[in-house]
Amino acid sequence: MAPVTHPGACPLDCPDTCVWQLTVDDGRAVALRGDRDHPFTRGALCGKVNRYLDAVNGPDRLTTPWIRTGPKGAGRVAYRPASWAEAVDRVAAGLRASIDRDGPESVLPYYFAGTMGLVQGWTMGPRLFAHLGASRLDTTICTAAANAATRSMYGRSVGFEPESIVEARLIVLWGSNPLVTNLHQWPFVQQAREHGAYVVTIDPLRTDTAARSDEHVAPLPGTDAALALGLMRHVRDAGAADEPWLAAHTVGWAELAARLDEWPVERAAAECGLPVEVLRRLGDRIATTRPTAIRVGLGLQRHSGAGQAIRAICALPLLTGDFRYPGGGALVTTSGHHPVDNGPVIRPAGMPAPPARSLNMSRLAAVLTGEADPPVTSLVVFNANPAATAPDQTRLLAGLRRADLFTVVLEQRWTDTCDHADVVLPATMQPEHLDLQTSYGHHYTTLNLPVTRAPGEALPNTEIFRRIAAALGVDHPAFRDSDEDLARQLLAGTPITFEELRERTYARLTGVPVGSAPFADGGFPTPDGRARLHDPALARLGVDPLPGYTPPVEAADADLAHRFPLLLLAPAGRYLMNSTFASLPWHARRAGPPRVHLHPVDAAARGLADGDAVRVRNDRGAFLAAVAVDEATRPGLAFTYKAYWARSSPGRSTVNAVTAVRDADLGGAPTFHDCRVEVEPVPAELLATEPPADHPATPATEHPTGPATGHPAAPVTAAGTAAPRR
Ligand SMILES: Nc1nc2c(c(=O)[nH]1)N[C@H]1C(S)=C(S)[C@@H](COP(=O)(O)OP(=O)(O)OC[C@H]3O[C@@H](n4cnc5c(=O)[nH]c(N)nc54)[C@H](O)[C@@H]3O)O[C@H]1N2
Ligand SMILES: Nc1nc2c(c(=O)[nH]1)N[C@H]1C(S)=C(S)[C@@H](COP(=O)(O)OP(=O)(O)OC[C@H]3O[C@@H](n4cnc5c(=O)[nH]c(N)nc54)[C@H](O)[C@@H]3O)O[C@H]1N2
Ligand code: SF4
Ligand SMILES: [Mo]
Repeated sequence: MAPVTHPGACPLDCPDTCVWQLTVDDGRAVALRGDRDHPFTRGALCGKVNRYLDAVNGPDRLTTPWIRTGPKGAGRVAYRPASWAEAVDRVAAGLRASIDRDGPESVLPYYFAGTMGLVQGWTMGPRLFAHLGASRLDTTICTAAANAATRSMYGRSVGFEPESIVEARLIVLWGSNPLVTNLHQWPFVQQAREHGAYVVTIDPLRTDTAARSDEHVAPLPGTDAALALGLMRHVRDAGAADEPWLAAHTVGWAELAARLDEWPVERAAAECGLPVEVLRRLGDRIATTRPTAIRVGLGLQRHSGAGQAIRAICALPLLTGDFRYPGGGALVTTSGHHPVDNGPVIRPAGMPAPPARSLNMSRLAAVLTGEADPPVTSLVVFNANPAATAPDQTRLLAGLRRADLFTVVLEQRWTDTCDHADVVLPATMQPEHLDLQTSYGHHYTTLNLPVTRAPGEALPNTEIFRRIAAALGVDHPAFRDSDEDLARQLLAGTPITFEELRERTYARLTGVPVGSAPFADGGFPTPDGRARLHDPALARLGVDPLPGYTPPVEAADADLAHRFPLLLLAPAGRYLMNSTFASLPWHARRAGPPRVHLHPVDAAARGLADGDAVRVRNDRGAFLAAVAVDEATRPGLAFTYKAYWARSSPGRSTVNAVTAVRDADLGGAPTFHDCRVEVEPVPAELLATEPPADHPATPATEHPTGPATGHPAAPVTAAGTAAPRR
């Protein structure tokens, strides 16, 4: 049969959610390109996903379940392949033992956005754990501070329409690096520029985005709230507050105006480590330019005062009345525009779901080493690689190696987390399963149908959880729902239908506040439609009801500053997606080995030259890296990229060995970027990494090319769409 091309969606944790066209020959994916007609992503995939088929067709795909036979942490040599029947029985026995001995809350699922697909991520797995009465996972690792802040101020995470930024005359990219992390937003920024817009990037680091902006403002990390308060003060004093709009569509302007009395630009500039003229100039621009669009990234929220910082930034366009104009206002994520509610899908009416405690995923290292009472004795990980991505790695790995912890990992390839599992279960990838994607960077919903054969015996997460449910003796009809049933349930209550998506792959939101200037006349998703500059609900939680400034914890600690003089950021790198792709040869080559970037002043003070080997350390742990000396950063501030894998890193640890378990001010969010370290030279030999002998390069099970032996992919119909699996 001739090759056939099918539409689908990129599943990665990226705001762009590209629509792609995948060419399939004899059940195997052979080519991938972007969908040129998609209104937001317009045909180009990013570099790392242009090579996505390396991941799909890689010889290192997991094709069979694995059961541990040796010590935890000893690598894949400590495992043997097993049949699904044996593996699922082993999982059920492990979970049952925890439940019987320690109660259902001793079981903890740990999952995030390894796939952003709602069906494979947020349906059958969470449903099973809800039904068991397992501990609930508070999914804070990425957007918790931003969500709490936008919920407080705007009602939900809503803002201007990403495409409408073309209308803006001033664009502020605040703690956001779209050229690396939100690529398809950039052409809209460029289009605005062609019409005369001025682009300012606010980032402590000179990223590609900062370098290609008209102006780069580089505050000290964690000081954005002070910056926003100072700018608001300047706007107010310039007489540029939009009093009629504030009166009609916000609450709390009088209280905020009084707060601004405390924030002369001189104070703000001193907190941010910026010349006062920089604030005055930016304040003047904001005061005089309508519309101003503030595109807020997620990187700036990994700080102790992040919630209030985002509240302060989100208050600024309320002051200027920018939401009046197409292209004006602020946007953190578009998530709050998508009306999908997975609550009733996880806990369907009529399915028993006992109440249970919540555990904060960002505190996993603490949860597994004594913080949880009763302790967690079973952990089921899917769509995540916490051994690489969660903070306080040394403590976390000690927790994962506990003899009394039973761990199950559902994965596509063998990660650092798999090294600590009792049972590893092989999962399908996007071309092999059905999924539904909303987006945190635009207003389209996309359907992805299975169009290729899964390798070996890999199964979709949903099917794995159905089998575990059956092995546990759970006999509720909710565990017989097909993936299409789940997708339909997710779409219930939205203006988008499954049929429409099957026909056209993606659909734009309608009937919710979208389009140009959706909040021109207020109508924020708060009970009274007004945005809340002052939020009494926060006061009831003991939190400052006004946007305020919480200084970073480690930056402000004098004793710590003496011992660990450098602040360390670990933002996103271009060629990896969190820890995804870190083990693939092309991606690993492009990403290069771990490096820590130092300002020439800091390098010289330590006698370090470009390329030297160093240990980056603090009281929590250490990782090894090569030094990169450049002026992308300022004296006293170092950076590296997030989420390498420990087992392929020198010294077998990564940046998360130095990051802390500490909650931000709102949402229980993590504070990866509030981190002090010292950097010291080590012998160059320490950087040499051998291919790990405990992870044989040749998989024990060959990647099959014949018919799948496990769960077959849905048959592909003549029309080129896959028949839904029932
Ligand atoms: N290529 C690639 N793309 C990705 C990812 C990836 O790993 N690789 N990750 C995805 C995920 S999970 C997410 S959440 C998004 C994140 O998307 P972004 O938020 O755009 O990315 P980050 O690199 O985390 O952070 C953006 C910038 O915030 C800056 N920053 C750090 N601290 C501060 C601060 O205190 N103030 C200010 N103003 N800026 C600060 C960092 O220097 C960084 O350049 O990207 C997604 N896209
Ligand atoms: N130091 C530092 N650490 C950080 C950050 C930072 O800025 N600095 N950023 C944080 C942020 S923003 C985030 S979002 C987290 C992300 O952290 P994680 O959620 O752990 O993300 P990934 O590292 O991408 O791991 C996702 C895993 O899911 C697997 N996967 C993908 N699809 C499927 C599927 O369908 N089924 C199954 N079973 N598995 C699948 C992939 O193979 C991959 O191994 O990392 C955080 N860690
Ligand atoms: S990672 Fe983002 S930019 Fe790259 S293809 Fe996926 S959705 Fe598009
Ligand atoms: Mo994230």
